[in-house]
Amino acid sequence: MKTNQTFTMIKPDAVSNGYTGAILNKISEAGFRIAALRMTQLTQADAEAFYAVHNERPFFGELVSFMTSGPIVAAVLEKENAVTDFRTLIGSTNPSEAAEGTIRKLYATSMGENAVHGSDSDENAALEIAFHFSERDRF
Ligand code: FUP
Repeated sequence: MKTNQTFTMIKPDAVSNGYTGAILNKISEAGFRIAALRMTQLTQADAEAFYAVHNERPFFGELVSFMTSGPIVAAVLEKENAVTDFRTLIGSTNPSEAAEGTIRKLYATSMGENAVHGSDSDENAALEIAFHFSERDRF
């Protein structure tokens, strides 16, 4: 398992608000290499599987409904300490608590519609990358 990769999604709020380019630029400026990139729309089954860890939580229905509401941009990002450094770059789950200059502070709408996803561990990064990208679509 590579420990220098993480997985991100630019979520439907940020894509529909026109922030895809600005967010990809911020990611590149922070020193991440884009190793895979695709715009797609999650199905109900995709979103339920991706967020299965949250399926008992009260916000699960809203989360799945939001994540399937429009296109997302999925990407594999590469850098030393990719998982930790990307979590720092995106900021807290709730944008009102996110640090100045972070992607969520700049571009998120709310706790539920928070602009970007970032893997929370190397193990989950590997699972999430495999969920979204085949080997031939990773460079
Ligand atoms: P994060 O790792 O920061 O993306 O946050 P979590 O894995 O804890 O949550 C995943 C997604 O569930 C968040 F991006 C938004 C949603 N969520 C809520 O809507 N309400 C909550 O209280 C917690 C999470």
